[in-house]
Amino acid sequence: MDPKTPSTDMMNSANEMLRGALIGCGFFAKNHLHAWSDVAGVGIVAICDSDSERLKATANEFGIDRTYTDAAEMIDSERLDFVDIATTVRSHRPLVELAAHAGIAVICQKPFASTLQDAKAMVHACDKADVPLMVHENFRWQPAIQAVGRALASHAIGTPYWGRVSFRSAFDVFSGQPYLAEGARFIIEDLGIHILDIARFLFGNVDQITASTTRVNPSIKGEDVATMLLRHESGMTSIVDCSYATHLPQELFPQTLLEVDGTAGSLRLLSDYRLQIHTRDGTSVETVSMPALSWTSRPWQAIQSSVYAIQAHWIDCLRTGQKPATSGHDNLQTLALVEAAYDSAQTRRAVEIASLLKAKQI
Ligand code: NAD
Ligand code: 89V
Repeated sequence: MDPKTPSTDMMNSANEMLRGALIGCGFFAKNHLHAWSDVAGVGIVAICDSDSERLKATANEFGIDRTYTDAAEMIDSERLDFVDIATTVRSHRPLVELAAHAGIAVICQKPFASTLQDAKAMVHACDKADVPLMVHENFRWQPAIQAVGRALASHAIGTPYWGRVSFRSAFDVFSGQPYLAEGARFIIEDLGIHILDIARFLFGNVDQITASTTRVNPSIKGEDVATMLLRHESGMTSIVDCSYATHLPQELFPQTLLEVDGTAGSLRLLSDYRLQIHTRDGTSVETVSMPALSWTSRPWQAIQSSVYAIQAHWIDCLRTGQKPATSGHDNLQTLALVEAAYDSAQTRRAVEIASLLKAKQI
C-alpha cells in the first residue's frame, strides 16, 4: 500500500500557508530555500543544522530567525506541516523516522538511503504514521525531461522500443561536494541514481540490469564511469551511461542527453536542451525553455528549475492528497536499480530486479 494522504486540516485550509522547516544548511540547501520562497502558499519557518556556523550564515542570508542545532528540539518546539531534509545520506533514516514519529510529513533528499533495508524502514515508518513522504529526486522534474515525457506520452514517435539516457562530463563536482570523493561508491549512488530514475520515468520499471564500472580519476575512492543495460517491463531496452571523466569540446554539465527510437519515429534530446522529433512527416527541433527564476545561475539552471518544480509538486500533493510522483515507495524501485547495478558490476552477471526486491522483502 502506498497512498498516504495529508491531514484533512491541510486539505481543507487551501488558503492557509503551509509551514515547513529545513534540516541541513549545506551546499545544496540554498536551492531548496530559494525555491521555497518562489512556491506559493508555503513558508519556511525554521531551519536546523548541527553546524552552528552554517546555520547562522543561512539564517542571515534567508532572513530566518528560528534556528536549531538539534532537529528533535526543532520538531518539538515548532508547529510544522512538513520537514525538508537536505542532509547527506547517513542522517536520512534517523531524521525521517524522527519526523514520522512526530506525525509530520517529510521530504528527504536523494540518495534516500545507502541500503534498501534503511529505505524500507523509512517507508514503513511513514506508512505507519500515515504521513506523506517524498524523495527529493528532482532530475525527472527538469523542464526538458518533462517535455520528453509529454512527447512520449502523446505517442509522438509511436511506441518506444530502444532508449539511451546519457550523462557525460568532466565537471569538478568535488569542489562543491568534497564528500563525493571519499565514498567507496560514487557515480551510480550520487548521479547515476538520477539517470536511472529518468529511465524509469520515461520507459517504465525495469526487470533486469547489467552494469560495468570503472574509476578513471585516481584521486577519488569510488567509480566515476558506469555503463548500464536495462530491460524494462514493457520489453523496451535502454542504455544508461554516466561519466565524470569525459572531456568534451563543450562541457555539458549537468545536461542529460537522450535518444529514443520508436515505431513511428525517433526523439533526441540534444545539447543545450534542443528537443528533436523526427517522423515520416518531417523533423522538428525546439529549445525547451526554463522558468524565469531570479536565483538560478549557470550551469545549474536545469537542476535549480527542477528543485522549484518538485517542491511546487509537493505543495500540490499536500493540498490535494495526491501521492508524490517520487514517493518513498516509488523511490524503492530506483534504489533497487542502484543496488543491482553495483551487484552486477561486481559479479559480472545480470541482476533480476524482482529477485532482489523479493530477497529484501520489498
Ligand atoms: P553538505 O554536506 O554540504 O550539507 C549537509 C548539511 O547537513 C551540513 O551542513 C551538515 O552539518 C548538516 N547535517 C548533517 N547531519 C545533520 C543532522 N543530523 N542534523 C542537522 N544537520 C545535519 O551536503 P550537500 O552537498 O548539500 O548534500 C546534501 C544532500 O543533497 C545529499 O544527500 C546530496 O546527495 C543531495 N544533493 C542533491 C542534489 C540534487 O540535484 N538533487 C545536488 C546536490 C546534492
Ligand atoms: O545531483 C546531485 O546529486 C549532485 C550532482 C549533480 C553534482 O552530481 O551531486
